[in-house]
Amino acid sequence: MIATEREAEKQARIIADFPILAKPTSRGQRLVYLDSAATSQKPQAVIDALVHYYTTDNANIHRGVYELAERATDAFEGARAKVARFVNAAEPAEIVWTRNTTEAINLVSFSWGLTNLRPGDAIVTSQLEHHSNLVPWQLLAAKTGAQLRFIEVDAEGRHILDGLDNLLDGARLVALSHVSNSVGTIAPLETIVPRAHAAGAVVLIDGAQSAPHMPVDVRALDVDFFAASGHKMCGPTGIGFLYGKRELLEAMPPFLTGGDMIRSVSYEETSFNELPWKFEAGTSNIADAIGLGAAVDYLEGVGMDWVRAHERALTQVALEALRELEPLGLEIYGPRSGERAGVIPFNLGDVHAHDVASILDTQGVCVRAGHHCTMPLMRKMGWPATARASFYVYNTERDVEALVAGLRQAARVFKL
Ligand code: 7TS
Repeated sequence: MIATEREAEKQARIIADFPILAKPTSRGQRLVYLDSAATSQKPQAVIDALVHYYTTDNANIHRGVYELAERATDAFEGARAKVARFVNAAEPAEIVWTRNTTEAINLVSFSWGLTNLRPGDAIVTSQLEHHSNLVPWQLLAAKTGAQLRFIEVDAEGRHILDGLDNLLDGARLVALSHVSNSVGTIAPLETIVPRAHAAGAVVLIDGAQSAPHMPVDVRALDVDFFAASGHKMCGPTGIGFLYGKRELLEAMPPFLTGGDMIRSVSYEETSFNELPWKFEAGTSNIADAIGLGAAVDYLEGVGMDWVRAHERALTQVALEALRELEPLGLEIYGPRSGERAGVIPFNLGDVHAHDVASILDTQGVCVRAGHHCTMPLMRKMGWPATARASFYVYNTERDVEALVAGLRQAARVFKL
């Protein structure tokens, strides 16, 4: 049992912070939300921040001289400072707002990649990547003549580091997910990042599945770029961020162009604004950036060390409980020993993952099923699809019990 009395109280308080969890499903069941890797639920504090902004502070930023516009600007830039502190950036100017992780990675691909890559250069990624951290590099390689190389993974989804220095030879960019959304592997960045730098490569980390779930320190990791999405870390959809080291961002051309990202414009030419606004063309997603600031406050209040410890313990409990279903044909994927994130992919006998997810849904249990935007990995592993349970701050052993009961029900329905 992970729940001491104080822990149980803390968990109850956290659950009470998420209003959606108090609403029964249409069948009148308790909602068991096990799909936070897709998007997290939102605490009341974040919902309140959005409502507060629109009811009291709404104005466009960086242009009005009146008090209301100054308040909006302060809240927006204050949220940026919160995100900078959350990932330990050296300064808020190193945080660029984007719509999500995908846009942050595309920003680097277009702006840094098109400027810096030449035919024969290598881009190194891994076989685990979400399409968001693969397709931009395929297109960049095609446009620049660079070569795309892959760190292979074993049958449990762990990086194979033999031959890493050969792979890194000639690499200008190494782009890796910190945590795999499909199998829960935590990348051995402490080994890969120094060797990537020694080979002369810039390192981009897709932090979509790490920033929400564990303490992240971009300076301790010594990464050059780090991308994440607000909606997976208790924040609103439509807002994410790119961290970049100042000297790299300074040297990069803008990605999108237009209003707000300029210093001076004539009919003939334009000089660009300073960081980070050089990368923020047009009216920003002001309200959702402020909402993400509130999400960061919320997560810091819970404590990121606690978040990681809670998910680690819950994942252990879940793995043990699910292994008891192996005689019914349950197959669990991902690292079998050592660290893994709170993501558990599985299949139940020959039943399609979508059918398993549908049966679970009839019991109020939400899991994702499919390829999880990692089609090449699924093909490599020989999985047509998987079902996936993923945990967050508001999940408890009760949710694991509901998952196990739901899977037993699915096994009965499909006569396993
Ligand atoms: N990278 C990783 C590792 C992800 O897990 C995701 C989203 C993304 C990038 C893209 O994030 P976005 O906010 O730009 O869309 N992953 C998932 C998932 O696992 N289920 O739904 C979305």
